[in-house]
Amino acid sequence: MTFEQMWAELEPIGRGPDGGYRRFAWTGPELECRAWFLAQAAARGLDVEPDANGNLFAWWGGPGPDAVVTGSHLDSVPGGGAYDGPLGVVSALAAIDLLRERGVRPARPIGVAAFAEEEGARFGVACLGSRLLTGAIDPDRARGLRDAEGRRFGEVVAGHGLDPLALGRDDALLGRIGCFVELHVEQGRALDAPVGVAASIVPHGRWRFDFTGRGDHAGTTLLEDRCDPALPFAHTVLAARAAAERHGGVATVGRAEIVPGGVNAIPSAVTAWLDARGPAEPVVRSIVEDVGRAADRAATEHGVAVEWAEESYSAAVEFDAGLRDRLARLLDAQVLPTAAGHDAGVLAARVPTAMLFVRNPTGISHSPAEHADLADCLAGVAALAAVLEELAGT
Ligand code: HGY
Ligand code: MN
Ligand code: MN
Ligand code: MN
Repeated sequence: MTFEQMWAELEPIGRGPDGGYRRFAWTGPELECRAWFLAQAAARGLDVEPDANGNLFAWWGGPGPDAVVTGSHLDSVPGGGAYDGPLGVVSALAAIDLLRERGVRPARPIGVAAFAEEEGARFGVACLGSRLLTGAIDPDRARGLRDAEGRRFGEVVAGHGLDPLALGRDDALLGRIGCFVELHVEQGRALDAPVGVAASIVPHGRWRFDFTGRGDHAGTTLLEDRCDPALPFAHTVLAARAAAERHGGVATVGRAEIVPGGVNAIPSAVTAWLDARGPAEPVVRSIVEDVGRAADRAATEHGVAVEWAEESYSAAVEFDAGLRDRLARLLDAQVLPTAAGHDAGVLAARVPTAMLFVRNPTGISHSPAEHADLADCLAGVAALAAVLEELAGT
């Protein structure tokens, strides 16, 4: 099956009427994508190995040791694009097909991975599958993470055949991975060629703000009698923008829940999530401190209680310099940093890791408008095949 045929099969899964995807981990569309991946692996005679953390691995040449692993994720943000994640998985399968067509017999095993809950769109922590695999999150904490319906991660994965007590760092599996290369659509406006090589990922994280006020009637409650949590929430959103400008980073409040959500009801509570990133950790920390102070001040001013805390933090990642330079030379490719997080950034703490980026002509991502031209996707497949051949040896 060609890249185009695989893409055509995967593309409709979880796509909404506006073209945006909703493939949350362990929900119908994402499970359908997983089933699709397993069927593709089986059709190629790859050895499928689901790990204990919900990540899927498919092996060409048996599962290790010293394997070259590639892949990405199949879940999406709410209203996401088609390419963020699936491009890396489909390209991995297509690259294996290309190598086989050319009669390449790799000396080292090649693995294709599909990591679970990369976006953290359901349980809040990004790269949850790869964090569990590498030990970057305490399994106890992961088990207790709740989705928007209040269901715990541990219970949800138990319903899909995983043992919640077996979640966590898997040194045996990691020990079989010699290196990891993730192909991903570029998510900014920095790549001016079909394919590039990643240099680094900026530090970034997520913080949760809980404002608690007093619900009341929107008509009969005088302004001076209100404890309206939407007011400090609004201050906090504006403070995030101002702090990002002041410190030279970026900050976003992309998700908020206003409770109970009645037009004619003063809210009783607001929960909001801040995403902050910057070129260096002090920038990110300064942004968050300023936003936290602004939230505290505005809450006091409006008679509202506020609690805020870090949900997850990813330190700056420099990809393996030897691997990065080798790939850039092999592909004669531009080397560029990114402000987007990836499973590769998590894996980098444990195994030599690199990333390939495929050009994004508009730079738009986490949106239905995210796009990559077919010619660039095919160039990505060819580049990945060349990289796998080079790294796996023949
Ligand atoms: O949020 C991010 O940076 C991502 O694309 N996972
Ligand atoms: Mn993403
Ligand atoms: Mn991604
Ligand atoms: Mn009434």
